[in-house]
Amino acid sequence: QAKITVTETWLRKHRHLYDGATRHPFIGSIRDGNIDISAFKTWLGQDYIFVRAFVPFVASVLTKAYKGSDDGNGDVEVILGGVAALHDEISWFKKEAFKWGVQLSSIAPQKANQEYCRFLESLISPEVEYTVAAVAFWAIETIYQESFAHCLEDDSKTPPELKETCQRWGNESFGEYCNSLRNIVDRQLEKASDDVITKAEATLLRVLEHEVDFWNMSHRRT
Ligand code: HMH
Repeated sequence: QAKITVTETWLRKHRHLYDGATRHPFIGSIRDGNIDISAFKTWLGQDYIFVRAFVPFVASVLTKAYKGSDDGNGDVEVILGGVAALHDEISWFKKEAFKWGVQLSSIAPQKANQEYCRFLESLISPEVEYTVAAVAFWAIETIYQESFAHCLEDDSKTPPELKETCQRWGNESFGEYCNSLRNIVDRQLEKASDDVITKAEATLLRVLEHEVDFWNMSHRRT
């Protein structure tokens, strides 16, 4: 029988906050078909700004994986796959924004988004350990995967025009990618010092809080 991993322990311990991030009312409103389209458009424009800031963060995780050097496990390739997917994602945001009549160039980041982007920037610092940054990366991707997969379940009433958005993060191969990230994180945590483990857990909590604030920002009409 498999031994309980660190991420498993954390997810059990912080279940309430984790569910708050993956089962947010904004996601619930997509899933039950009651989504206010203006809220969706707010999310779309703000998430485009977030993803642009996410790119240098992911690149910094890639650099840390490379410098961690004992990469016989292929961490660099998994993360490189993430970078490649972000390239496609940015094109998708532009196409989707055009479809909904959202003018990306005229959008300013809202406070919750600014704070989240600033948090990402703080994790780029070389002083932040690979393990800590990787935990943030895994959590950020997984929250979207779980949230949007929830909107694609058989009993969901997701409006057809939002299915493609949900597919982007809710699809199975994105799920497998998140599992690869989780394995990377658990392998790192297995050999990490108590100090790094403590910092990594605190970072996970910060990500969960930022994600909840991000959904709140979109959910409340602006
Ligand atoms: C706010 N969290 C937010 N935006 C995203 N696009 C993701 C996670 C997943 O990449």
